[in-house]
Amino acid sequence: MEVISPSPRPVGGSSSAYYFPPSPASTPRTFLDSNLYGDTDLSGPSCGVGEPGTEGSRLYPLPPTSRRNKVLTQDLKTPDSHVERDPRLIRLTGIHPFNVEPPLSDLYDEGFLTTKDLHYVRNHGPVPRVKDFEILGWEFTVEGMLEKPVKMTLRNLIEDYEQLTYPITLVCAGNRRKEQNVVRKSKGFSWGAAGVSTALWTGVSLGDLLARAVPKRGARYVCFEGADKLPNGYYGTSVKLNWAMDPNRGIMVAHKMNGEVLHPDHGKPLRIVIPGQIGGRSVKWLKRIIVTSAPSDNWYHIYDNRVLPTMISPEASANLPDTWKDERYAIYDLNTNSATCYPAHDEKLSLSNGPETYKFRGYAYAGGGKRVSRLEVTLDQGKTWTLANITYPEDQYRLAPENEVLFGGRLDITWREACFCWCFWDMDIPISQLRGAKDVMIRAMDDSMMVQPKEMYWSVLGMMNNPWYRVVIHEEGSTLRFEHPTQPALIPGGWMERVKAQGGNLMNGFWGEKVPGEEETVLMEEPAKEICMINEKVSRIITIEELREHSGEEEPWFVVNGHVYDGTPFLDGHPGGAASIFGGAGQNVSEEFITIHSENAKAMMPKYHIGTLDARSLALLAATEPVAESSEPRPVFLQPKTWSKAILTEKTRVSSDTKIFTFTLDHEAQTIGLPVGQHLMMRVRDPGSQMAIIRAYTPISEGTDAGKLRVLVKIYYDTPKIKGGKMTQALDSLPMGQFVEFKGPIGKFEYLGKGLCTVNAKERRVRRLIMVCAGSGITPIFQVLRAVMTDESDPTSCVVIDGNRVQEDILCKPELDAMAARCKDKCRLLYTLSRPDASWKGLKGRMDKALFEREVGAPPASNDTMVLICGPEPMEKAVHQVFTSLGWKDENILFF
Ligand SMILES: Nc1nc2c(c(=O)[nH]1)N[C@H]1C(S)=C(S)[C@@H](COP(=O)(O)O)O[C@H]1N2
Ligand SMILES: [Mo]
Repeated sequence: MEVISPSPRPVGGSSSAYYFPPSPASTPRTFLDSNLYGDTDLSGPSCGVGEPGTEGSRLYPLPPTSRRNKVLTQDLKTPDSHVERDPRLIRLTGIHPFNVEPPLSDLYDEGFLTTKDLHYVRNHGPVPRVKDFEILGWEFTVEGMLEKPVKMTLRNLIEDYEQLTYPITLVCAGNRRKEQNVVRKSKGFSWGAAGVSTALWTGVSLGDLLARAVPKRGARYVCFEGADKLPNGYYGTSVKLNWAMDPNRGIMVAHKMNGEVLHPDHGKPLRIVIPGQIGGRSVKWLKRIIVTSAPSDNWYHIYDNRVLPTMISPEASANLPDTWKDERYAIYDLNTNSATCYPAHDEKLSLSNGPETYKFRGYAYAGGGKRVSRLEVTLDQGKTWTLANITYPEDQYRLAPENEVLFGGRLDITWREACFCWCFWDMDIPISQLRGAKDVMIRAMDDSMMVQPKEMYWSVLGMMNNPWYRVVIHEEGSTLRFEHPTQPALIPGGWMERVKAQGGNLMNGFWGEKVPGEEETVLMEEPAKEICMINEKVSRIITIEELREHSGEEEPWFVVNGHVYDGTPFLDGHPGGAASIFGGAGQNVSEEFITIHSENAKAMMPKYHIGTLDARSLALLAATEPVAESSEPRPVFLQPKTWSKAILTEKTRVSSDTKIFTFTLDHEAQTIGLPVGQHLMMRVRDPGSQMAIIRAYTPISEGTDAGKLRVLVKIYYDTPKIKGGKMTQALDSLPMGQFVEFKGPIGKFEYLGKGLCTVNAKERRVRRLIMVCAGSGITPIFQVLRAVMTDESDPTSCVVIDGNRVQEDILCKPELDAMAARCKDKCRLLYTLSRPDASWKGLKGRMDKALFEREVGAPPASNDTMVLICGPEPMEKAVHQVFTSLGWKDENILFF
């Protein structure tokens, strides 16, 4: 062992203030003796676990037998191609990095201790490669504000320090995050409820190690750094020095898990393990222990494992460095949590001559050494509760004889009052009661009387999610089917997604169910019809590699709800133009497809359905979903394949129900990038349900404008009788400084100038444009009209017929009037009002056949006039009929 800086002082100097439990006089040497790190074949018998010496008297659990695993084919092409893994693990972030949880029932079935095969894994990057013969020579430092900093090897740690063994439950702070992501997407991937596992860890007390290195006055924190090099540096974090020195806290530097050398995914050969705290502080592949006066400044300590206040949106969080650094938001101790493992999700229970009760069961844990002091079950949504049985297998280790040695470490738990592990609960529920209940919900309480909340606390990173765990019961014929809140990763299923898809507001305090008093609004809601979008006969399984070959403009394929569709036959027919299909090529477009398309459009989908993505590909697709947050400033704002954010900076009222929303782009020189006559998609989140709402709009800014984007929006407010517009009301309630997302351009029509246009990418020349619109339908027409009128050399003549109810409803009237006045020779502008007041001097009445007969008439013999129509669907249909009856052909009529 090499001392980094001199100043020798007697061992234990300043550490005498700390209490350490009595330890046996001699240091156990069983490690090296037992040849565990020697030339033994480490791939040897699949379970490397040996029986402790106290056979017969042993009361505590030992790890179940682990399997012999292989390098999986999926991992071959990744930097983890040296790591053997269990194929049952569910990948949460595509193939790499490796972030996995076991199936919840498998985890429960393993019992108190989890094998390395099924222990959850959270790797921020590639797994460092350490050969077996390198284990004992692994070097690490104990440095910083210490009288005797040292650089040592794992061999030194084993030979010179007392070895301890105890069971510890590790939990990722993101456990149960999928539930949060369903409510509102956080910045984290979707853990189910199995981001938790328990193992027997063997190593040295961190306090022991630090006491010998003698912390200096003023030292308050201990930082850890791993060997995994990540995009923002080595993984690192810190905890408080006084915790590290406190044997009650049990923080250890571990080199064995369940009696075996650490598995590469779990930190081979050395890691920190901290009982009762989130897994994120238990640094793997440990290289440095640094004692400091301030918390770690490692990127991962600051920007990960925090619960920011709930109102901070992902967008806002990007500009709040001081909020991120606020130590009060850093998570250390776990909060109390629990889950139901049986019945499993989708488990079915036969009602005919089955047993009379069902044993509900699952896990619970508390943080900071606290004990789960009760677990309560409700079958009536929280009106009444019943106590479940709880077993604490951890307590059995406390009964072991004094100085019992397990896996070469003293089973240092007899004296402890602290709880380092999960416990299990169960309750027999009569089937008759289950039949009468909608759901079974559970909540745990800890010994500081903190109880799991009914409501979720959402925050940017989606962490520490612990509301009551709710399993819904469906009685279907003679069976009961159970439904968990979610399934991990992208796996569909669970009542949360179902309720959300049905338009329920998950945050209404009633799990998205209708609440008394909410009835009225529910009645006004348009019925959410389930439309089948797949062809049952299609059975082809498609991989991501095949999909990627179709991400160009030739044979564009796209994915909706995991199914693959070929857009090729619909390139000409798509109302949004071929560009909107190319925009989705090779991608998962589920969200925007579902929100933007009508039931009719959805009903057409089976025709284009060609196959289904396999689970691996689906997960990969999600992991590689393009995000617009690139660091490079882009010259053009709109991108066809990814959503780009712009900040709402101004709302200007232009009439009683119409506003101009101004959005600020990434930088002043950034142009919008919208061709004349085309549209963009706008995405906002419903303030209540946080569901995405997407609609197409045409801004009033010119597509070549830079820095700002202005959109004119008529807001359809709710009235007592009629439900208003979801999109427009969500936009209206958006506070300044919030972002809205945009994507585009889309549209099959483009005006290139001087009479040249394209329709579905085919060029055509026009001499005359007849533009018919109503209400906010003026916006795309305004774009085209402005292009014609501002170009003096453009000879195209235009007729605009704009129908509204009252004068105040005519949008952009001053601008339109000014253009018409300037270009009298090529612009005729007609307004007609259906309910004009006495002062109105213009046309009166609806847009009927008489009006168009008089003002437009039959089509000219030359094929050089086009009719552009934009307004509400009934108006578009009626106008279409009139033009057809006047002899106009469809090829000359275009709907925006
Ligand atoms: N060096 C290093 N240590 C790390 C991580 C990491 O990515 N690199 N992930 C952390 C997180 S967030 C968790 S939850 C735990 C997971 O430990 P496990 O993979 O052994 O279950 O390791 C922690 N330690
Ligand atoms: Mo984690």
